[in-house]
Amino acid sequence: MALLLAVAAGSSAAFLHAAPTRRTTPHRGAVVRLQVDDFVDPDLVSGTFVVDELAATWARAGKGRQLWKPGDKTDSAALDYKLLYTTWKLNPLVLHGYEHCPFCTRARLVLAWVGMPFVCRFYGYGAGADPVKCEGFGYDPVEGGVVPLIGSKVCPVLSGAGVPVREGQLGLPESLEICSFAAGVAKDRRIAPATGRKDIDEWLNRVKPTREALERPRLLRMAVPDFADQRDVAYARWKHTRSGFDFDAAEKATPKLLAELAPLLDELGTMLRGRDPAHGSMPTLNLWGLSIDDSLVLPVLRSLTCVKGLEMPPLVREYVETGCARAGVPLFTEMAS
Ligand SMILES: N[C@@H](CCC(=O)N[C@@H](CS)C(=O)NCC(=O)O)C(=O)O
Repeated sequence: MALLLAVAAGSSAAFLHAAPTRRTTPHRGAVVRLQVDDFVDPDLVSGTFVVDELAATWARAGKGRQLWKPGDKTDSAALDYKLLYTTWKLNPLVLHGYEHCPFCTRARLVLAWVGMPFVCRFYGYGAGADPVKCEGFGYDPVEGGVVPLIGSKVCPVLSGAGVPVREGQLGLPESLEICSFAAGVAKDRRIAPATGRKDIDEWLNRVKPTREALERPRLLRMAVPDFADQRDVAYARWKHTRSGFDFDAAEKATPKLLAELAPLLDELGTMLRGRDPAHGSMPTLNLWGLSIDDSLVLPVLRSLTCVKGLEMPPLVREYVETGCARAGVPLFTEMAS
């Protein structure tokens, strides 16, 4: 085979000029792509013993066949899935988001917990916001952030080969949809679905005003790509201020807010019912281990690590530390203020 290839490659110019008179090569389907530059496609220059022999060898070896690509169907769904997963290993999916954003953290945690091959790409928070619609705040309204992917400036978005997308979009938005997709296709590990536990829902609602008041002024000061540019900080300040948030008042209220938060964190400690042996025995909300419920609560706790001096009950602290560490997601403790 090597000899034949060498002979054919060496005589390529002659083959290219020889008009094919008859076709004796085995039939190999309509599409043949040779993957070696400056090499002669035997289908096109048949007619000599060497070329016919070469073509037969290609056919026997299966070379020159079109490669499988995401979206192609063999007659086996299991094989298609295996090939798709290999594609992801070679070309990881991309999770587009903001480092500080709890929705992005949710998707990131779940993708990592279930072992999906992916990388993160972070954007400035003002990128993609239209200054015409935002009283002069924001920049790059057409090309910025995830606008080219989904037509609007909302993160997270998952993109990559084989990711299901709606018509006109190039990526999958909505954190819970990303989690659901990942949980459905993951190969390495599993995660249990959400339970709809009422106590979790209620806790999230009750903690929201307090945690937002604590987080908002501090998140903007962190050294993360989201707020690397002053235009990003200005956009975030504008966005929250126009909805009635007072940054200065929130900072001044820190002691009161911390006092409000303490019993809520104690309460959360009592809601952690299990541990997950498949994940370093980390604490979990449910008895059977990690579930989508944890992806609702953990991002909130991660955000709170930007508050300097915030104390968490030991179990809750262990929960956020191990849950995020299992996913390679850093806490904000070192940037806390
Ligand atoms: N329902 C969406 C919410 C996503 C969301 O609100 N993302 C925020 C980031 S924290 C965003 O991109 N906001 C853009 C903006 O307000 O400019 C999800 O779960 O993914």
